[in-house]
Amino acid sequence: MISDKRHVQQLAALVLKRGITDIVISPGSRNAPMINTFTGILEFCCRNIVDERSAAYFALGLALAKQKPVVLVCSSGTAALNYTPAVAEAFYQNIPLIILTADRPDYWIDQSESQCIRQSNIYQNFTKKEISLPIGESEKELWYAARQMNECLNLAVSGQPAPVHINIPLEEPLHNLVQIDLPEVKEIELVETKNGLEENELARLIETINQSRKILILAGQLSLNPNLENRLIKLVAKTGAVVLHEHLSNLSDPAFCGSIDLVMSGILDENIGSYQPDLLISFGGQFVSKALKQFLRKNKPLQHWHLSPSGEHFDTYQSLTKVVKMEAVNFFDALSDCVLQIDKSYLQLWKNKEAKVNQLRNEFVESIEFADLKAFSMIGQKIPVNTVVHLGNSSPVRYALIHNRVENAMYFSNRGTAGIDGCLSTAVGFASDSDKINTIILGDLSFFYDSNALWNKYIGSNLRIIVIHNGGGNIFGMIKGPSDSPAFTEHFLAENTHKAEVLAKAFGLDYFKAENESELAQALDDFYSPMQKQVALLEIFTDAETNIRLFRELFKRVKSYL
Ligand SMILES: Cc1ncc(C[n+]2csc(CCOP(=O)(O)OP(=O)(O)O)c2C)c(N)n1
Repeated sequence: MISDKRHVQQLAALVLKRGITDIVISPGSRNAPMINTFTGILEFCCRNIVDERSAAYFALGLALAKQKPVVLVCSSGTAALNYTPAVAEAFYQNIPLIILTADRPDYWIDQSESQCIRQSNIYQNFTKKEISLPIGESEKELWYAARQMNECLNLAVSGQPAPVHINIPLEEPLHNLVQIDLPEVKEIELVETKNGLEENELARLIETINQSRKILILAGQLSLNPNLENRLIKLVAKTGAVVLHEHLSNLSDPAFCGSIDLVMSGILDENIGSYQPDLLISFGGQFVSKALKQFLRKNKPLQHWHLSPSGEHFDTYQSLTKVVKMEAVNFFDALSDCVLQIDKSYLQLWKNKEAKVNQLRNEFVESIEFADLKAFSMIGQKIPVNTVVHLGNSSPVRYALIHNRVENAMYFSNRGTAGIDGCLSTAVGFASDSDKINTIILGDLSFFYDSNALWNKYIGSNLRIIVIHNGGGNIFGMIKGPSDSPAFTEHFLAENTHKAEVLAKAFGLDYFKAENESELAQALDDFYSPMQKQVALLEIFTDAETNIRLFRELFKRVKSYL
């Protein structure tokens, strides 16, 4: 049985034709036609999550895991507004979400009708396209609706993927059901052409590359892409280019250069000109490292090329000279057979610095008392290889990036907008479709903020939640500025004394805790033991002041040694 609303039937038919089968529904009455239609068709896998904020982040995580669009369905009013944070995150991470919001007919808007707000274009800054479907079911209106739906579904995945919004005004009665199959709907295909580089352009690019002694390649946040990694390995071997990456770039070859914050701290005052690139090539999402941005804004390259299939003009380092509208993998593929440079001294310079700062870090972490810095090192050594790691904002992602990557792990973090409001829901969504152990490491404020992530039926036994209970927003003690304010403790740190234990128990999670090094060593053994068959939460208690002191001392130490 499906709803008798013909637009909704058409929409479900089109969604299915695209091979999109994952639907995340939040309950309501106005969205009954969508609920009844998606749940009435066996091919759809429908999940129900009450909190729309959490549901949308869950869908984002699921879309990341599936590498394909996920449909969201909610009622009208604030239900729809609660999707907004995750829609923004998806927009800045290029993740396709198909957002379906139920609405009242236009003539009831602003007429003191219940659960009724101005809903068209509510996500206009964070979607590729927003449409409101017509209400009528004449042939013309059905044709028009189908044309618009086709366009939305195409745009969500073309070029740089992004969310799209289909607002669906619905007339009562809402609950009528019919026993029919989904209707035949015309599918409009978008054929994408993948133009390569023209010969002339390729020759000019190669000439510039061959003339550049210092080539710096910035790999921002990316999904795992072995083809791209292989192209970059070849390029480094041939040209001596430096590939800078963070864990979230999901590149791991030792030929590349990591530990960026520590390296930056080691070179900021000393001999800086030798690190300044002639040619900068960037692609992927954002970098976490602020020091890198500062370094490149102060030491601008002669040329900066940004690679992006949709051709956005990201001038992050105020030196952009060329936007190359293509996938990074195709770009490096085109170049890799052509360029040759024998001089590897620039690469050696960066690699030596990386090796030195990593050694200093290891010695320092070995010598210090129990604190976040130490805890992250211990966690990193215990997370099983070949698993998935999700990092919360803001100090968890920074601490994790200071330490080595877990071997063969995939890393994720909501760095599109760096919100603390959906880190756990995103991880829960991803883990629900993953057959690997998924570890999410997040701060205590982020955990409490998004604890509704635990309020659903899709939490798999593969999920391991690590809450770093450092008494509030420790990040504000680590960065310059907030800690000098008289309002620091109350309004920046937002001291938190609530414990995650109570929530873990409420949601039926196995609970572990650690307050010192030996307790953490033991807890991690149990947490990741093959005997641990249930979802588990590990709460690690550390002291805010000690954390802040040791974090700053590490960077001072690195600076003073170099
Ligand atoms: C939705 C949202 N609100 C506020 C912020 C600003 N903010 C960034 S980090 C942070 C504190 C996070 O605290 P916690 O989760 O305990 O992690 P820690 O600082 O200890 O890393 C806040 C409030 C944000 N990024 N997102």
